[in-house]
Amino acid sequence: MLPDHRNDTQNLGFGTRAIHAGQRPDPTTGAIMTPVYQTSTYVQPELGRHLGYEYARTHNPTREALEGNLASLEGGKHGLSFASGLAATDTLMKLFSAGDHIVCGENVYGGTYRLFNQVISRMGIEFSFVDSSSVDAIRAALRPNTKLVHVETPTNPMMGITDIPAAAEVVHAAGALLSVDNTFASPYNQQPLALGADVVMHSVTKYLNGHSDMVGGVLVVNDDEIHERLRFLQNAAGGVPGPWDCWLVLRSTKTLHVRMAAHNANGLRIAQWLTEQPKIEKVYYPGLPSHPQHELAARQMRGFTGMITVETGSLEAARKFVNGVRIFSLAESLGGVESLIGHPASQTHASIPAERRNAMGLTDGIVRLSCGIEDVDDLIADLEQALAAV
Ligand code: P1T
Repeated sequence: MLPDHRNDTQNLGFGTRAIHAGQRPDPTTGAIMTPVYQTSTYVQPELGRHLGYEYARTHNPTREALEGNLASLEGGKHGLSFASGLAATDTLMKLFSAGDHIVCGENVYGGTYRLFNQVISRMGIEFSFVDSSSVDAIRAALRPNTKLVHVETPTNPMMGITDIPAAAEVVHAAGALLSVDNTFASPYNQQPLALGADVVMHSVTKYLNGHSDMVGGVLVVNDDEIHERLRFLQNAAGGVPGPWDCWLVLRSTKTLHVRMAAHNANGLRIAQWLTEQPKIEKVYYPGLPSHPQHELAARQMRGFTGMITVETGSLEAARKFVNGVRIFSLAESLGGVESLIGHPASQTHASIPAERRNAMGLTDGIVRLSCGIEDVDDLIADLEQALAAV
């Protein structure tokens, strides 16, 4: 096994850890970059003896470097990487058994809702969906058999904020675990473990990779026992990423701090500009003082990312807006260096029933922006010309 470099780096700054954590020069050649160990198996010198690696579903040095890197960025002890964000969440679910109850924020990525509501619930695990921006609503949903509370903060796409320390207190008092999907914030802006969460989950596909060229997921935990159970499940269920994808993310996280500072700056500037546009009825962005939870967001986040959601008033207005962009691209996903625009009701959140969507404000007029790190004046000019057609 490679020596564990994670703990050596925990007192270094975020940018230094982004570049170095989990990695060391290749022991055989000195190559400064972690090699892509593109292999399915490892030769054993004799029966009963191996070099720490037997089979690549279980261990891969490129993957281990990535897991050390991502754990360090979240300020956590253990990282486990997966083939997608949903594979990470699916493996987290396998900690639980028939008869257990899970509380989930009502506004989560549509695929997460679909996994819970159409797949995991068939296995005898019961779900309650609540507005997790209210800690009282979380408390009221807890039952004696509640084992996990799972929230996104900020939520996709309505930008609701969960008070992580307050939620952790009520969840722990009930003997349950708190998991936070930190995909929208990124570890640069928010570190849920330090705020009291037990598990952090990411769609690595988004800000962590940041270049829209792979799909991946990660879980980060501090607790050794939870880590051991998840490590067993990672191997037993097998939803692991390939080494090439791990290498792409290792390359990407080296610039996470630089990219996120740029996303934060562009996001704030564009959100402010959008509030002045008469064709935009409402702007959902936690960095604006008009966001109902702005103070809470400012307390637990250091920046507010490039994700902005707006209400255009109707499906027709939303259609004209997303069809009219030239630098932004109409696509699902988020968090890349290039700007994307999307229509959650028909794309990312189509698997949520319309009634449930409308109840949380996710109407057909909602448009979601993932502001990239292009020149912000070009992005604003693009949105301006697209809005002119609305
Ligand atoms: O797509 P995948 O890597 O499996 O991750 C799922 C996922 C989990 N959590 C959040 C908050 C997400 O946003 C996602 C994926 N979201 C999109 C594809 C999207 O466009 O919103």
